[in-house]
Amino acid sequence: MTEIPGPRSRELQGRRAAAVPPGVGSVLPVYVTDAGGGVVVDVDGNSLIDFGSGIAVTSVGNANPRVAERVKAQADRFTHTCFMVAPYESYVRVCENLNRITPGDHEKRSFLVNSGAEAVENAVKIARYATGRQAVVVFDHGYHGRTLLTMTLTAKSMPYKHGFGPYAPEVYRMPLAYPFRWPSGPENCGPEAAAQAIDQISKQIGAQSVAAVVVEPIQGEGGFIEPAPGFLPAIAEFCRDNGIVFVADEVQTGFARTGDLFASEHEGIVPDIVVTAKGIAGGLPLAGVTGRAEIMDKVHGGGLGGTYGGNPLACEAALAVLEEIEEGKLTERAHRIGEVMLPRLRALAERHPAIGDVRGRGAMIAIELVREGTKEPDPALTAEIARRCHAQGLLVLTAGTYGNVLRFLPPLVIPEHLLVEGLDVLEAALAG
Ligand code: PLZ
Repeated sequence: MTEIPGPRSRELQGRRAAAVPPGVGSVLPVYVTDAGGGVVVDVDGNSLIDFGSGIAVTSVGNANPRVAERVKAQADRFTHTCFMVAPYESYVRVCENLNRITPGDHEKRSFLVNSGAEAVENAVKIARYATGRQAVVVFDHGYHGRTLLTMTLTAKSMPYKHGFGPYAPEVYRMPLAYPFRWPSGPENCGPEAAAQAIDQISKQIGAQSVAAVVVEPIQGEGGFIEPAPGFLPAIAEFCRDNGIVFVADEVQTGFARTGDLFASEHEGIVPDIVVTAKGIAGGLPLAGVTGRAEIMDKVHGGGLGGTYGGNPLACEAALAVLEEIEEGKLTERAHRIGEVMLPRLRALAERHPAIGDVRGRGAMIAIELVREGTKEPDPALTAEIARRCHAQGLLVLTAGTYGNVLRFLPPLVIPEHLLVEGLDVLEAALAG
């Protein structure tokens, strides 16, 4: 309808600059009035195709009728009592569901908090308590949040950590099996990276000092890096052999996004603790910590909690989302999205040498952009292509330690014609 951002969005952007500090960014300064499964409508009447899902959150759509109805009905009954004060059934049901659907058929317990970062922090607290150890191992390119502990766990300095120190102690970073950038090539990457990480953990920290290894089964903010085959199973086995709690951060990869309910399933990993958020509740703030009963049950009464954790509106939304995922076969939808996107992107990579790598699973797909004929990251080109997509009404996000990854996270319910139209826009943006 107008150029993007249009006049009303620009006016709001002016007001925002006087009210909100610039530290809080926005990918695309269009102000939203409505959003559905694959379309975002702005105050100027523009419809944008959504390849971001609010960073992998609105997998069932931004206004899923089942979510909306249950949240409305719950708001009429009660909005809050605090589960730590007077509990309610929906919280228990969400936890029963998490215990049922997360990998492994061992006995589990779950509890609920508000954000991915809060859930990761709690996983670390529980692992430390259960093991009596302190060290936490994380990986290159990892992202786990913005709180003091989770920004320490996060790899990238700018913008997440820069100037915000001192960081939390006892956090150690290990090499990650990044196939595209592994010096001896992608074939050797999984076993070599695992051997290096295990050697460094053993020699530099001492396995007996490690409480937890925290890893994203596919790195999200770090650039949609699928660790090379064999890496995660080797790390998980090392944890098992050494009494280390293996924590899978499935905040971005969870809830059918990658074509499995959880990305850990791809290589048959059974984590000791699974951390979930984002796609769990259709846009309402909710996160879960699910772990082996014998680990979770160790913590003393009252040691875990928070005012809003497992808020009843968010729990109703989560129950609706789980029904949508199971009844709507959204893992299959995610597969289908990958089947449409990956061949198309691979064909584009044939024509555009700047596309160094095409990767991802299901509806978590990315291209990594490099200077032609090299593997040198090209963040400027990445930003320019994102800008062209935005100007043509395609909402795409960037990612990556080097800022040179375009990532695609369409809602799982996106109609196929919108997916194809979005890819057409991307193709035109790559052509210049
Ligand atoms: N773990 C794997 O992807 C959130 C953050 C965007 P919260 N990722 C998007 C930004 O710039 O802040 C994330 C994640 C993984 C943890 C988190 C943190 O989840 O709900 O944002 O706290």
